[in-house]
Amino acid sequence: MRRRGGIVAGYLAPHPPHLVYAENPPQNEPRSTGGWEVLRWGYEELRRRLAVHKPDVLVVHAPHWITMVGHHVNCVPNPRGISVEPIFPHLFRYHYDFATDVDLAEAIVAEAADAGLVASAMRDPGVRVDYATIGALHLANPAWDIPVVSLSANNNPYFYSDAALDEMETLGAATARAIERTGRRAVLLASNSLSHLHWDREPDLPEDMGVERPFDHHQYAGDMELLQVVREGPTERLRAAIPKHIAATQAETKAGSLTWLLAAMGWPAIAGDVLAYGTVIATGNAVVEWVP
Ligand code: 2X7
Ligand code: FE2
Repeated sequence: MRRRGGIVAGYLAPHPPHLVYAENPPQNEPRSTGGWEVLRWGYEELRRRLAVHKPDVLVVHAPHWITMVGHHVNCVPNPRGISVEPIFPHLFRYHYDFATDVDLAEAIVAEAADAGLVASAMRDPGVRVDYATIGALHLANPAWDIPVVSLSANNNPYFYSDAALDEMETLGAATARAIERTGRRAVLLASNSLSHLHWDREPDLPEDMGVERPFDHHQYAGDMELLQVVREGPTERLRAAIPKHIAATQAETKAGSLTWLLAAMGWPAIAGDVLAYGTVIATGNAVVEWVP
């Protein structure tokens, strides 16, 4: 029996390079002794659930593929190369080689353009895939056996304003229409951390968990306030809670990935399931599942 298409689940899937480093996958050059286990156990649970959802495609929106003009969609059939984290090249030099669902990628570009957004198909195989896209995809599916569609962030996550979130509603709806039109069974990944103040000094051992903790109580409390709304539902309440959380904690959701995900799912009247929360160099990170 053919399983139903559409968006079958959405995940908040943060990408700190430290989580990939801590896993020691063969694709990543640096070696670690572990660390950040609770977040990684959350990802292990995500993988078990993904295996049950059996999607045709993973669609990811990530804040470190920054495009200043328009929303870009990677339409390269087989991206291959090395993704390097510019601030932590000693932790993340990841050799990637994956398949793009080009039909769905092109359908998202077309739907976004029809909805009035500046949208572009990225077809240059020489463009390196950013670490936020690779990180979320690796942590969700280290086997890389599910085709991918990757979307850029048409803003700057470090500029203090949530003005761009309205456009993410439009992009989310366009993504959903493209998924319906192509009949795909899709899982969406929003590659965002939460609170975003972080240390400017690294311990001698990067995975020294003796120094890992929230930046301060205010940042931690801001994350807990957001996650309380996530856990209670319905997602509609997050329309107000996300901008409030960004203002309080400089949250990386400013880049719009979480708003895109919830808009694509039509802001369903459900609660999210928080699979894990933990800090990485003091930033807050949660792995969350929504099943519409
Ligand atoms: O991009 C990131 C992040 N979002 C959080 C923590 C550490 C590094 O990079
Ligand atoms: Fe980030």
